[in-house]
Amino acid sequence: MTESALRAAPAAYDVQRVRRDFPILARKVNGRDLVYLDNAASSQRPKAVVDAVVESMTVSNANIHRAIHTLGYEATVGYEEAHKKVARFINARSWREVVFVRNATEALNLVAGAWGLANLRAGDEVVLTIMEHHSNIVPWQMLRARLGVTLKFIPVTPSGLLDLDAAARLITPRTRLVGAVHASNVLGAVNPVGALRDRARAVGAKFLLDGAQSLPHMPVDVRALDCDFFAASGHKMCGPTGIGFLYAKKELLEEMPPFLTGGDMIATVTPEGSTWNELPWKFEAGTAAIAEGIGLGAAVDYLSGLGMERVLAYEEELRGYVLEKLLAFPGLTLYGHRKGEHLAVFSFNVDGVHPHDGANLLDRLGVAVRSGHHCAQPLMAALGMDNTLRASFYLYNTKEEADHLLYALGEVSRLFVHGR
Ligand code: 7TS
Repeated sequence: MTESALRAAPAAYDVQRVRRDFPILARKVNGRDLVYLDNAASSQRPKAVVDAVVESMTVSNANIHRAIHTLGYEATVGYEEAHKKVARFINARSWREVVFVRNATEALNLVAGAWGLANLRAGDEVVLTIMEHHSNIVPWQMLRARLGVTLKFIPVTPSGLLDLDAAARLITPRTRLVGAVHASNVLGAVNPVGALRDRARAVGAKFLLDGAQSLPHMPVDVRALDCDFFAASGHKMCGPTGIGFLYAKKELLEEMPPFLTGGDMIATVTPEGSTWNELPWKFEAGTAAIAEGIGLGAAVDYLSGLGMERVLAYEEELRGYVLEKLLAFPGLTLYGHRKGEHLAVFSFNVDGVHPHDGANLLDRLGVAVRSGHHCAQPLMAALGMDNTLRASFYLYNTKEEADHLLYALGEVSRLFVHGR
């Protein structure tokens, strides 16, 4: 191969090398190698992210946007730079369109509490999907109680995909906002958001995406998606807890009133009234999660270094491997994954095993999974289930770990179903 061809060829995805970036993966749990499959709840952090947080706290620790001194300057630059990294990662037009918040929940509350409260009136419709995480349902229910807006939910088909025919009927000229989870935290389904966006646009509605599950696993381009709002959490994408962001189009952020108010978000305050700071600070009231924000910037650097296309391709290969094994497991009911695009997130039940008991025994065998309703009770009810086990894979998981999950599920089944 010529030198230029070598440079052009993407390096193979070396999962063992990736694993070495995550020190926690080397630990034992209950005497077994840890198999961490609860990534949809929170991912692990690479050392580079931990180091960035520690460095921020031990080298450049100070409050931002106020001090003239060196530490304050360094902290300010680092925190602003993190906004720029996130903006590049999602292809925002400007870093001023990226508002740092605590998590996706706060981002979604910001949309409802600032845009919704200012723009919605009684009788206006907000159309969501029945697949939403509670954090994109409850804020709108609060607005319904306060303003009298109507909430509608796009149903799922029995195979766990969004019912687009129903969506076309439910989105009407009275619809002011369509909000959808980009990828389901229960089923792993990646929703056909382009079709929803086009329908929203056709009636002049705003379009909101909850990207908490999608952004950690796939390339996201908010300009190509043409969404008005995009919410995400740092801790699901290799970043720290306590930091997430809301992307919103600049015109919207400029028009919207602030959400939380007080220090840092103002330009001037007199006893008579106040004016607002420039974007994004208008929406970042009070002392920020500075080290965590810098950590999120480091997480974005880490993911960009791996390449999101390659992460997606690797996880898709892993998904196919796990899917085949789960489908062949006796007495296992898997929800979704029959048709359509999915992440490697699997919710399932094993006949005769309560999910909490199953999760408990899996933990004794070193396997971390989540059990329960996954904060998506309307979806669970729509699919006729109330609790499931959920195994959610990430960029450092391996086929060997999938094999161990299947072995451990065999042990669960042996104990609970066959009693031996
Ligand atoms: N939206 C989706 C799609 C989610 O999966 C979650 C968290 C959130 C929003 C809220 O994120 P937070 O960071 O504000 O809490 N989902 C899960 C889960 O599936 N298991 O634990 C948390």
